[in-house]
Amino acid sequence: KPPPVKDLIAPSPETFRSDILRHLTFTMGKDAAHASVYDWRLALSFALRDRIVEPWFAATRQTWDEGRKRVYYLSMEFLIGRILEDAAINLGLRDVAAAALETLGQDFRAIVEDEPDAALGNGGLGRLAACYMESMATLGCPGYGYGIRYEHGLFKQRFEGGRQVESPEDWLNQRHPWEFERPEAAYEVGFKGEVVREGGRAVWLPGETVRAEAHDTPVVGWAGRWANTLRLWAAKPTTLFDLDRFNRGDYAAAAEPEALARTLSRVLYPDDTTYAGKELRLKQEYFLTSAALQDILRRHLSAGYALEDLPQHVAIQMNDTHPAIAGPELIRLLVDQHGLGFDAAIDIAVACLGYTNHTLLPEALERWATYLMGNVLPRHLQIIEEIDAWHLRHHPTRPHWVGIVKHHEVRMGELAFITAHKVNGVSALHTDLVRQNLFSELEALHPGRIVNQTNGVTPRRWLRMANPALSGLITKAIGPGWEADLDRLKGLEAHVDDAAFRADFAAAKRTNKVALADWIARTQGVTVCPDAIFDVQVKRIHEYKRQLLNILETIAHWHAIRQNPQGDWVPRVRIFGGKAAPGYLAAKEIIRLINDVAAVINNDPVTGDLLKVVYPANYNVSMAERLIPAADLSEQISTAGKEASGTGNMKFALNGALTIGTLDGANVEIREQVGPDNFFLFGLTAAEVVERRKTPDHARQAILASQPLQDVLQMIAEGQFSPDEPARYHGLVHNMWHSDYFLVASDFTAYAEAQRAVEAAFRRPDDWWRMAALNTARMGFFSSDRAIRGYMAEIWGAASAL
Ligand code: DL6
Repeated sequence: KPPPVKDLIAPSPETFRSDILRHLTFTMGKDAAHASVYDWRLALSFALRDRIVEPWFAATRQTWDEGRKRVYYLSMEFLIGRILEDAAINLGLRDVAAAALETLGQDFRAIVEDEPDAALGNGGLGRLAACYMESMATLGCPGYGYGIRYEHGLFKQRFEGGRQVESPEDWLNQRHPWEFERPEAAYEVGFKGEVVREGGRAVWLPGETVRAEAHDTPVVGWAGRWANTLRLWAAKPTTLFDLDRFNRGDYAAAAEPEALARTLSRVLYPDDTTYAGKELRLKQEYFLTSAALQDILRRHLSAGYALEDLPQHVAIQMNDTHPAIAGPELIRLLVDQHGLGFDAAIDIAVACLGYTNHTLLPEALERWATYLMGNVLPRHLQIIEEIDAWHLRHHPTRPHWVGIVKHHEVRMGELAFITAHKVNGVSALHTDLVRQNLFSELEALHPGRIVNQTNGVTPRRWLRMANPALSGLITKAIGPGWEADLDRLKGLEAHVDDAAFRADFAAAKRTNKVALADWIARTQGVTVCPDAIFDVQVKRIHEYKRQLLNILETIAHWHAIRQNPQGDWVPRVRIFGGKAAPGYLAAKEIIRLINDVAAVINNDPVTGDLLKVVYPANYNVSMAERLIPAADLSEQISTAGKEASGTGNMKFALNGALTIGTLDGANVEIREQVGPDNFFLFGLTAAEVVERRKTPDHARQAILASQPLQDVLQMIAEGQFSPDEPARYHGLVHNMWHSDYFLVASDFTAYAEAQRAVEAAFRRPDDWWRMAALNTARMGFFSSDRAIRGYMAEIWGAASAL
């Protein structure tokens, strides 16, 4: 009988020191005297990875032995960030590693910061996938994440003259120490070609094929009790290169097959909110899905199980519609390759599949032209049409406008809905809107299929690791172990009326603010005072997220201070972070405006330390870990009804920032949990937004009702922030007056009032720190462990193996 998964026994610093030295010598081939930070980082990473292997093997063995159901999380994005410190903390080895390195004359922090982010995602959806992988491992839910091993993750952002400029990201230029290459775990994936009939059966003869090769990264959970696998597929050619052409000296043409195949896993699509009918994108989605499903079926059959029993052993979650070709692909494999009938196959597929919807934005709902789908995946288009017909047969009352294939397009949302047994939204409000608007007719045909699973974030990375000052205080107040039982934060409530505790809470925040102020001075050349309100909005730049509202109010505030420089102002630092999709011009214009405004305000001797605007380029997971613990105020100001959930909002509140926000996404539930007195609410509700838009000149009316907003728009239009090109923002100002789809003007006054309420509260430190501590105390619900427990019970039918 194999050894069971057991709690970790941490090595001593001496033992771990020799582990590191062994890897430095024998894996890196470096002498300590000549080793660089990079060499030390890799040696440390390998030493840590060694310690994951044992729980990883044990978890795998236990899953096989006990015949456990496995969960497969299919996602085009895993926004992981750095791995080293997170793994060290989950293994209980962070302090051991730091101590061992110290004896070697090395600084743990410097080594941690040498690691590039694994940025295989755009934003919320990808980061959620990473949090969920970690929680599945923490909870002992046997599972695999399946994704693509992009050679280039999300683009690097820099600013030139305030404008966003993109360049390729190159994380794999360095050795990636966390993965194991598995050239033996490879599958062929086909595209194009034709479908022929042989003896009444469909046979797809692909015109192109590539090989999907697995790269496995173990994901270790809290206390090293369980580890799962993140399996990322790299595309390789099925024929290496054309030797004939090579021998003839035509080297470029000889390498063509390889170049073509590699294109598939070369870059992450940098836009998660619009999908043009890009053939490459569809190929990427099918590449991931087909490789994953072939792998899943191979594992299932190798255990000796029948295909009919797949749903008892396998749950497959589609992270948005990106892998929604999973339904047709699973049916194809079952019917064409394993000889099952269509009806049996679709029953199996539906019983295995779940679909998470992450957005209501119409431009983000994937649709593929039938001619494109038929060209790239001819057999799948046939199966999709069969699924649609099958669905109509079973639901003859289905309205004529409902269905998968309509107007020469394949609607991936409808496909995912129909081929899944559960469809979930990611916050209570979002799920209601999915039920009422997006899939109302399908909901009526399938009552109970739509369920809610409010998002969550892992407290190991987002509190314990990112905020050692606050984590130490929490442990002192409520004892150890809260990291895996976040509801225990409630225990902090007993301390919030204790002045000494509040002082400690404020001191922890100040430690983080001082560290951030140092970093801002070093990297941005801007001096900020740690006693100011640190007011942070970090997320993708999008019109619905309304960074524009924030910067317009910043200008109004700056103007007000200038009118009365001797007034009793509360100093503030407004910090922005985020990237715009390269083709999203309106978002890029907002970026430029923020940078233009920052240049003026930061050099204004009148406002001086009272107001600063900071926008560090290239926001990523690592930068979030720096900014969030230092924030006093969290900006969650999207137009109500547009942000499906948000997860940044959760990270901030967990770290004791107060939220200024609308009733959107998970803000609604955060406010319920932390209490309305501890949340700065403003703005129209989702229902009011819909009503307001019916007023044709809502923008004009709102602007005319607000002198400060008129002044702000006037200043921008006059070129006060773009003196070298006064007309630069005329389009933006015109849009504010005449369109303003995201209702910036309509919410402006309420937002400004809420900002004044923030300042009033900040002047009462006792109240402020009480509110801040209550936020931390009441955020236990938003642990991704709670979310994963919900998926396990309500969607996957999976049990913990621990
Ligand atoms: O569910 C994770 C995350 C939500 O928190 C955000 O509110 C939502 O915008 C985001 N969606 C995406 C893009 N979706 N697509 N397609 O990242 O998901």
